[in-house]
Amino acid sequence: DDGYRLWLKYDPIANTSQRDAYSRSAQFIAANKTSPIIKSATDELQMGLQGLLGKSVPVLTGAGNRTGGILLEVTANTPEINEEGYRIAKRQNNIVISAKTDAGVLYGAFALLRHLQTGQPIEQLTLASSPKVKLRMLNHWDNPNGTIERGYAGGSLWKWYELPETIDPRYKDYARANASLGINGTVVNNVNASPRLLTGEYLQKVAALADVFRPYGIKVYLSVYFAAPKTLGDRTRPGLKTSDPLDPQVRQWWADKTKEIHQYIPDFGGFLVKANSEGEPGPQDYGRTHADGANMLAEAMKPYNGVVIWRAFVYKADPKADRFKAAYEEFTPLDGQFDPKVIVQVKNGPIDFQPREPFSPLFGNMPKTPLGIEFQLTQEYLGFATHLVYEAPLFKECLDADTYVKGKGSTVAKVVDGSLHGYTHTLMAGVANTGSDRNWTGHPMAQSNWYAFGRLAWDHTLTSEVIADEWVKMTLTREPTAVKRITNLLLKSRDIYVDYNTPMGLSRPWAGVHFAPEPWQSKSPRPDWTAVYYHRADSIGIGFDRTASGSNALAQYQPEVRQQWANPETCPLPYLLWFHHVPWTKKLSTGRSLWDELCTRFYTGADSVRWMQQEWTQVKPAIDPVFHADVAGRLATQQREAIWWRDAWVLYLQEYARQPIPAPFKKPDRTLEDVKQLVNIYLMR
Ligand code: BDP
Repeated sequence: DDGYRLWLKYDPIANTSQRDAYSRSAQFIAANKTSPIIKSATDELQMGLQGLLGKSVPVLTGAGNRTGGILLEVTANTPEINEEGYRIAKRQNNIVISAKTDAGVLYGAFALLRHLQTGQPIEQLTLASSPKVKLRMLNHWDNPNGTIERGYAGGSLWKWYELPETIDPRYKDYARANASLGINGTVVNNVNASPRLLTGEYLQKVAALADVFRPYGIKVYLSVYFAAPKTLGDRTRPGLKTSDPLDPQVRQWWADKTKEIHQYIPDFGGFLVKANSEGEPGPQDYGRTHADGANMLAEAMKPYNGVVIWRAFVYKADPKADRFKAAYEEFTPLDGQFDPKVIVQVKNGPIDFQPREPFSPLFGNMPKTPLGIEFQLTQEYLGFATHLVYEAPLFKECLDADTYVKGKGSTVAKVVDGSLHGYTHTLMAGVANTGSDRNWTGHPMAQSNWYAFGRLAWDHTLTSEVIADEWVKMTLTREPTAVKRITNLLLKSRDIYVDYNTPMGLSRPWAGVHFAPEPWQSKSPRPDWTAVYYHRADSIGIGFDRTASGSNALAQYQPEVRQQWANPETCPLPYLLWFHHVPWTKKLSTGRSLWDELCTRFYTGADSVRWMQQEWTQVKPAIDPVFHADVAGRLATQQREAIWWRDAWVLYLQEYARQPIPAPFKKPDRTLEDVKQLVNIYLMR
């Protein structure tokens, strides 16, 4: 098994009595209408049932009075579900998938297949489900030259030089995988956007992708380069003198461009914009605000259904500023000023996709502006393609966090799904972890992160455990003890990574490569691009004081949150060093001093990777040998790298803490210099 089929494997069901029961209920497929999306649904059911049941199931044009089959019906008579939801129920011995829209039927078809793939009974089948968020999308950081920013699974899936004439069959499989989760949008290019994608030449290529995705209910979006009017110009002008969003010519340029895009892609999803962030151009270059920039694009989009997604990932190179506070400071004053077509897309945490961050204080603080959430699936800060980190617990930790903005229970999820502030647009985005590797995600187990993101974008109330259990059964094995073991392994993997990488609220111990440990890194053109800026280790202690005596970033949270986190005695240990500079000798609730606690986490985290390896060995008989060997190899690398992380941290911090490594842990058998030399290899060009 090379992993290509993802969770849509459809291998034969081994249990014959179960297979027979399913077969009796799946003698034919019939739909009450035809359309490209309905065809995708019947095709998938046919393919899935062929694999699972080992028989070909006919698609009939009408069911007549026949029973024992699967009926697909688009009907308004489904009060319990929303536009894209589905209901699956037994009726006169048929399994009926009902939905208000074709897309709903497609999602229902995938849900039925999932039901069979996970081996559940169908006798009294009743399922109803509706997506809680409207725009469920992947963001690809893919460049036109075929590379992927922060991609660890090969090159881009999009073969720009072959498009639009040559359509890689993989595009369709990509669409199937997304549709199986309910993902209904994809931004095909990097937020650090090339203007190239906005040329007629490339729009034809993008349109060819859109044609493949459309029958799967997926809309295409583009990241746009804000200075494109200057760079590209149009047929009559080589390039405008400005990209000022208040300049009438610039506004006209975007209106024309948006019209042109719709000539190629009539159902174009919209724009994603990274502006005035990390050197990208934006409205502030002309003394305008983010709202001015976003509203200009919204105006261009007015005749169409598309949206403008404006990212809140901004921070200035101010040596005295706390980067944590930047997005809140820049965006909250603009609340109420954005056009209704604009959605502001906020990263889950205030800094940047760290292994563990508190939720971004923007959530709950922009009641008049729809806020979408952005998670990162690609493991930029989670060990690239060699560390096994199941991310659902990370996503859930943020979604379930309570902002208290309208009293207890005002979770981030309720902000994002619109129920708290009544947003009209709702959005969840995941920075994709896919690439041209045969198994899509580099680390085969990272497929679970794509899967988990899609499932949570559909329904954020699902638990990490339920999602892991589904994914394992569909992708790896249905042998019960193996399922239990692997699910448990997945669920623990993120905390294990955090323990050896950035425990207790440490963050960003990187500079050059977001992979090799560099907590000592202190030289950079910007202070907030050094590691020492984040951990602030000194002879007294470690951590970033964000209380009133420090940067006071905590003031951006509601009093209930602030009070808990502002007091080092009540601040949860996983967030402690995010908010406090804690003395090395301080006794913690665990009974250990800070230094001892940190060491304990570094050591047990690294040791736990051995445990992961043992668990993986245990499940070997239940797993495809090729898949098993691939993961086993990566776990061995992870084990070596976890020790490297541990050694880097403890040896470096020991110079400040000046304390021995506590028993029973043994001091590293190398010096800090050894580790630095090793790291330097990874920093070489
Ligand atoms: C950071 C990445 C950088 C991205 C940036 C972003 O290092 O490559 O461009 O986020 O989200 O995490 O814009």
